[in-house]
Amino acid sequence: MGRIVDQYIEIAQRRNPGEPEFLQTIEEVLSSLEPVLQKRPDLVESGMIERLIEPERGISFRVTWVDDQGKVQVNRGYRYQFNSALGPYKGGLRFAPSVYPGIMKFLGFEQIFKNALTGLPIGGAKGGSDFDPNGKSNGEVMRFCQSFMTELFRYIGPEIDVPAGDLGVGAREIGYLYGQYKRLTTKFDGGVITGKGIVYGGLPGRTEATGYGIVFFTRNMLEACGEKLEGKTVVISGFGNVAWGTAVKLNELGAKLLAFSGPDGYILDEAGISGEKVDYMLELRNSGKNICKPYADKFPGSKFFAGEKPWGVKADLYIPCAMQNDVHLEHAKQIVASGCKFYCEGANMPTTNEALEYLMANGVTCGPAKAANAGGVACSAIEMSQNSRKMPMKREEVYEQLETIMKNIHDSAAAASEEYGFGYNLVAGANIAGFLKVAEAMTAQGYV
Ligand code: 2IT
Repeated sequence: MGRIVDQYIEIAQRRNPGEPEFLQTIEEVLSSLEPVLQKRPDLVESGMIERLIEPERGISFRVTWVDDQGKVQVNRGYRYQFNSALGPYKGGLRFAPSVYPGIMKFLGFEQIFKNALTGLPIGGAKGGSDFDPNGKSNGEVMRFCQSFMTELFRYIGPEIDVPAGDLGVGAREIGYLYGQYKRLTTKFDGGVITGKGIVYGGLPGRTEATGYGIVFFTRNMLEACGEKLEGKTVVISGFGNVAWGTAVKLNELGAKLLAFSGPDGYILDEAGISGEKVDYMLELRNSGKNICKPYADKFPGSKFFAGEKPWGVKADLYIPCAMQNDVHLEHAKQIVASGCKFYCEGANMPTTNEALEYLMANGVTCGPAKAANAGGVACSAIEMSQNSRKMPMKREEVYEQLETIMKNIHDSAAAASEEYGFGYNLVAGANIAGFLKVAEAMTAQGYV
């Protein structure tokens, strides 16, 4: 007998041709929901899944700007407002050449469940552009952001849709986007975008929140398995904001970071990547070159492996923090062969479905991104509340809330997994716990 969810996977395939990343996340999420639908015929009758996999709204627009040579440049901008059952749409903006509707929809769909897991009142969305900020001057980035916001501002607002950063969109871009929003609306509506600088309404702790949250979540996962984070050797990928925050917190909690990577290859530093070496990750990111090789020239004793991924390095714990589909089946085989027992996703969907299945089938405990990296968006929701109260929060308060939120996310994913017969499977549990919350709100709000 076929599964109930297969009909929805077929609908998704028919409606989203040429968008493999979106179909990948749909298949991953729906596989976890089969036992839920078997117990809940009401959710089948109300077309819950078919409604959920269709974005409420998606816009695409032209972004025209002039480069430093005076040449006219055209990019494409997007915002997919996926689901508003729990609150205003919320989710980041990604600026990267690989951005197209399939990437926007996969990220927007993941965001619905992630945001639900935080327990905070935020719906799911994602946006961005195929603009590549690497190698662009400040002036070019500013002109691009201003042009992007000149269209986007019509569709967002503190009670409507609240963007934030993602790959290629950091504090600098958020500042330029916010400045243009303010100019167009004549309003200081800080709550329209999160990840702002602290002097103009940003939340202390937001920058490091995603990485810190990933490490808190990982620690919860290890403890649930009777292990400690302290003393563990770790390999991560990436060297952006998420990788940096993860590296800082790993060191603080007594783990030893051995390797990180960039698109050009990976760095192995057996002495441990801590202190100024972690700070140097930010310098690499800010260089605008998107390469990690200079680390090996700066810190003797470390090694650079050109064109390779770090998944062959022996470690107790792996945390991919770069981007989607970073870990394929052949890497999962390397990870299992090295004897590693713990794997926690930092980036969004860094693992192909077959690689994730292989890891779990071979005794590796896995933390899913939509739970593990939810600390970033959770702190964004705290930033929204700070902005509406017009009362700045203290960093320590934010850290405390973040730690509690990550523990709650872990525990609710673990409980949902147990309840629906998956044992201790955080991947299935996160999908189920997030889904049930959204489904309850959508049911209450009728067929919309
Ligand atoms: O993937 C993510 O959760 C983000 N890029 C952050 C979203 C947000 O609204 O803070």
